[in-house]
Amino acid sequence: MTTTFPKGFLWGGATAANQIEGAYNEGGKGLSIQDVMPKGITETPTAGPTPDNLKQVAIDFYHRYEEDIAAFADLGFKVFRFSIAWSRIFPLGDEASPNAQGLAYYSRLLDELEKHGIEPMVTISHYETPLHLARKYNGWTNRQLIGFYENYCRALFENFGARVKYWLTFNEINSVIHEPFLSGGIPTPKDQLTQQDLYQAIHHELVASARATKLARELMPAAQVGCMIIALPTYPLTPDPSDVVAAMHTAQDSYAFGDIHCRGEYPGYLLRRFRDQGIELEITVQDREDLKHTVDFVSFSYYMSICETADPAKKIKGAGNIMGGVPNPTLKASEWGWQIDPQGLRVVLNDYWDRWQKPLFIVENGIGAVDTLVEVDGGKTVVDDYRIDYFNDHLVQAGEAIEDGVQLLGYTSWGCIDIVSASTAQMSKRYGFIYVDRNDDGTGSLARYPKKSYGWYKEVIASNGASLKK
Ligand code: BGP
Repeated sequence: MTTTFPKGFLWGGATAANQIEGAYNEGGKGLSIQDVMPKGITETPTAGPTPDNLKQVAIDFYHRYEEDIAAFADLGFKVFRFSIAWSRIFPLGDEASPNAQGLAYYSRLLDELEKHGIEPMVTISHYETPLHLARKYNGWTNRQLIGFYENYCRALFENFGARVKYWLTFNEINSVIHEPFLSGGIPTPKDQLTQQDLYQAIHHELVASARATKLARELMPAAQVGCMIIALPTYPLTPDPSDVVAAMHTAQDSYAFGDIHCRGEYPGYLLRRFRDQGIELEITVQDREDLKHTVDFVSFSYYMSICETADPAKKIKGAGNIMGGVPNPTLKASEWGWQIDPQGLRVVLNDYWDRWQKPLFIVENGIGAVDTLVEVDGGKTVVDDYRIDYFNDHLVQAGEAIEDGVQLLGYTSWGCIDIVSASTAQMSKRYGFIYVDRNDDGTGSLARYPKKSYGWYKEVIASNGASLKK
């Protein structure tokens, strides 16, 4: 039996500006928080840019986008998800008018996508808050960020609104709970940041997201605006009801973001948590009005699932995407310890669809692995059967969810070409169908080589999923 994907299903790949572009100080670009995160989230931010930061050059997509987009077209991509670097458009973040060079760059990028008939999907803010907004305003803890973000959105919508249909407001917005600097541009160290300030910052982001949706509707009636959350299905570690309740609470940490984006108001369980913890948010009448502008669709990243337990002795966190969780004794993990759970994707798709009844979009999925370049038939490639297996098994489960009745708009694999990792800032943690010759020490020619998975994904797209192995 083959897996059936709907006609017009949007197959593609995803990236983020700071992990791919390089050219960190070209074209009038200002610094972003990524310029002081040479080791990702594994070490504390530096005072200023340092030469060991691989993102300064990344894979030089800024200069090589034509070649890379041609490869995406050859793969058969229908959609390409990328982020716009806020600090290319507003170098400091709080200026009144945008940087023309930054707008011109993304206009050229859109030209190239149009040339190949690839639909753009833009992430407005992907872990790259302008550094000045972080340092001067303490990031999203400050209400003024809503206005700066809205100016930025207006510049994007006015300049690109006729050319971009799919917009995502904040990448993995629920990650801010765990990584306030990466996700919310909040320099206060995590252990000193109060829950009060953290949730006020979250509130500002949620209002900003809703205001962007409202503005999109005014300026671009045909646009589709989505929220973007980390999907991390949370299983009870045992059938003990206390574990089930613990899993429910952990899941609610993330559900809250989708609930607010889809229902336009705070869910009761979160209000209760605020009461219990003595958190009193400043929520204006206008904020409440703004939050009513709910999203058109829900997008999410899916890499892994986690377990949760009420037993403190067993509550030992494993590795994982941003938050991680208690490891599942039944699952294997990637080389970076992220547990592999294809069926979890079907669970998430059914769960989100039932909960929100909004179309869904998988905008990140993939496996970070060490790849070895080898000579095959006189050319260089990577024999990445492990990656093919990962994608195959996840896409089969996406197909099952579609059979279950879930409305799924598309799928963009994460890091469709090798890029710098977000959490560890390594090049050696590779996700792509295309190998990029660059190493963790910054050496390498930046040459591109298609991996075995390249031909495999090309066939999946060409057959609209029929080539997948159940
Ligand atoms: C998500 C981010 C991406 C990304 C991906 C893989 O959290 O949205 O930016 O990189 O995870 O994570 P990593 O690069 O840390 O392996």
